[in-house]
Amino acid sequence: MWRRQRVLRVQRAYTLVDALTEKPVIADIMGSSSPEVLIAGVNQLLVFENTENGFAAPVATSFATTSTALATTDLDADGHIDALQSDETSNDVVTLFGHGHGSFSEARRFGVEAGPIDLALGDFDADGLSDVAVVNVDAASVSVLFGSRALVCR
Ligand SMILES: [Ca+2]
Ligand SMILES: [Ca+2]
Repeated sequence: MWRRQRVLRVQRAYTLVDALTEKPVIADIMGSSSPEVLIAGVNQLLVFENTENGFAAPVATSFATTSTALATTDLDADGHIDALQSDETSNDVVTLFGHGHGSFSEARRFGVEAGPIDLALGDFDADGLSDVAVVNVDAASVSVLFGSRALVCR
């Protein structure tokens, strides 16, 4: 006999204004072992802190962007999670380097070809640092950014 189990429940719903990307990203931005939820919005990155009472209202880090994709990794290998967004207006990958307690550096931009629409992470050159592959829909190309303490594009 099949029994219904309650496996999901709604904790709280938040109203989002101008969310851009369709997928939330889960990452331990605060370094607390309890992951946060990140969402890219118009000209901002929203972080929902995971507290002992559930998720808090979002904290926004503002910068100019029209993000098409969001991903997280420790790009510069300093032990703090960083946030990357593809920006289809400026044709950049915008990187916010994490400070480990929920705040980020100023946005740093790395140029790619026209129409970056999505990105994926991997260690493509096996040097132990995360790298980024970006699909540029208008240029019909893929740009690869290799992670380092000074990110370079090859
Ligand atoms: Ca980092
Ligand atoms: Ca690498």
